[in-house]
Formats: sequence, C-alpha cells, structure tokens
Amino acid sequence: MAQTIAILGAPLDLGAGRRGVDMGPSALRVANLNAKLVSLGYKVEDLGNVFVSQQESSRIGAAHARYLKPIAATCVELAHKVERAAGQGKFPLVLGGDHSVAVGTVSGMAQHFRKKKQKLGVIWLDAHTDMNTPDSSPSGNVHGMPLACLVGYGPKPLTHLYGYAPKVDAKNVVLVGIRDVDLTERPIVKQSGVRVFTMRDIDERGLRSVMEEAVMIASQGTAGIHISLDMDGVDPDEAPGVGTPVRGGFSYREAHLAMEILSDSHRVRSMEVVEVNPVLDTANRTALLGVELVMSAMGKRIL
Ligand code: Z70
Ligand code: MN
Ligand code: MN
Ligand code: MN
Repeated sequence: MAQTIAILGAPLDLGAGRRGVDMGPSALRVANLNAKLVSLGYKVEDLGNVFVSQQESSRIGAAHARYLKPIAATCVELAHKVERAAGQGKFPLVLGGDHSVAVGTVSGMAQHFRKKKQKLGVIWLDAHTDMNTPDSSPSGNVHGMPLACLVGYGPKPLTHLYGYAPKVDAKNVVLVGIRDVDLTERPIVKQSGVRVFTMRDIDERGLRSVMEEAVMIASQGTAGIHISLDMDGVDPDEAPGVGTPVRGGFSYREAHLAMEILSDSHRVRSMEVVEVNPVLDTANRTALLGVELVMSAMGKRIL
C-alpha cells in the first residue's frame, strides 16, 4: 500500500523579523506540491493549516521573545496534529511559516516516538543555528530560538510542550550549512553538544561526506530522523525569497544531493520546509525549489 503523506500548513510569521512568511504554505501549494507528491506514488492528505493569530491582533509580549504566547499556541496545535498523523502511520510534511514552527513539528514527532520508548534524530539545514535564548537573542525573534528550545534551553511554553524537556537529545541533532551565528549565541551552541557542520566543513570535506556523517549521528540510537529545511540554508542566488539571506549557501546541486542522501538512508520519518517568504521572492522560485527539494527527499531520482 502506498505511504500517505500528511501535509500541514503552519502560516506563522510571528517569530520572524520580516513579514510575509505566513504566505509560505500557500506558495508551496501553488508550486504544485501535492500533485507532484502524488506523481511519486504517494497518497497525499492535505490537512490544511493550523491556526495562527493575526499579527495585527496579537500581543507582542516581552521584547526578548516577541509573540511568545501566540507562537506557543500554534506550536501546541501543530505538535498534536503531527503526533496524530505519525501515530496513523503517515509521514508528516509541515509547510512553514517561520522556523519557530519546528518546535511544534519536532515536539509532535518526539512525543510520537517517546510513547514507544524510542528517540528522534534531527537534521537541521540552515544558514543559522537557531539556538538563541531570550537572554542571548539580539533580535528577540523566536525563529532564532527553536533549536535551543528543542534541546532544552529557552522559554518554558516552548521547551516544555507536553510537559517535558528536552524533546531531542543534543547528541542526535546535526546542523548543516551554518554560516551565521550570533556572538552571544556561540556559547550555547558549543555547550549544547549538537553537532555543527559549517559551510567551511562542506567546502573542505564535500557535502557527501558531511551528510553521511550527519545521518550516522542522527541515527545513533534513534528510531528515525526529522528533516528541518530552512530555505535560507540554500544560497540566496537560488532561494531569494527568505527573510534573512546569507551569501555562500548550498548550491542548487548540493541542496538536491543532501536531500537524495537523506532519502537513501531510509531513516526519514518527517520533514518541514520553512522560511519561504513570497513577498521577497521572484515569481515563486523559492517555493518551486522547496517543492523540488521535498521531491528529492521523498525519493525522486534522475533515472
Ligand atoms: C538571528 C536571530 C534566524 C532564521 C534568521 C537570526 C535567526 N540569529 N533564523 N532566520 N531562520 O535573530 O536570532
Ligand atoms: Mn532557521
Ligand atoms: Mn535560517
Ligand atoms: Mn529567516
């Protein structure tokens, strides 16, 4: 029987510094995501979008973690829907939204495995490490904090979704593509024990070697891997529609190869594509690339 992919949109822009990522789920669907997945042989169930309160009618709250409350509310709904889909044997595919949505996706997957006394590994592809805490963050934007929350550092409404922390063991978390870390964020990254592959590592070792090690680390003692794909990990020449572009990212070919290697591992159990900002894009090309990368991650091959 065909595997079912459960698509969940999370049109959240409360965690980002620039507006427009709330249109990401729509842009990815307009780029024909659902039909393309069907063409790969999957059954696709689009569960629609989770609720996100409108920025104009939301309270900003404390400046060091802006919109924390409404962001946490969205993550709770997302986590429960992801957990339920995974429990039904489906592959959850989450469409962001800013990267704060990962707190929901990863918490849902972690809880799914925890009930079976199993663990989740995470491979996080990004220009940024997203490991600020409210104390270290220069911006107060929550999308710079989700990975810290998932390994146990940060505001309780995000770290303690489902009442426990951490959601993932830092020794099963791998960051790939990193080239922009805040000075105040560096000690958290180093202390946490997550494995970081910077763009320099990729230049020196090659992407294949890095991705193979990433899969090993995220697989060690885990029942599966979640892919968190921030489109700003890709070079801005290929993915201009992101809020925080940083030069020197994955080439078009490296981005595909990373997804192909992950697919070949047969260990991927869920995925999210985040930070697509149609307001800053040209003719939806960042969403179109996002769909292509999902296809490679889900098993599309050249021949
Ligand atoms: C910066 C901060 C960030 C994504 C930008 C940027 C964080 N380190 N994350 N875009 N996805 O504000 O914390
Ligand atoms: Mn990110
Ligand atoms: Mn980023
Ligand atoms: Mn961003």
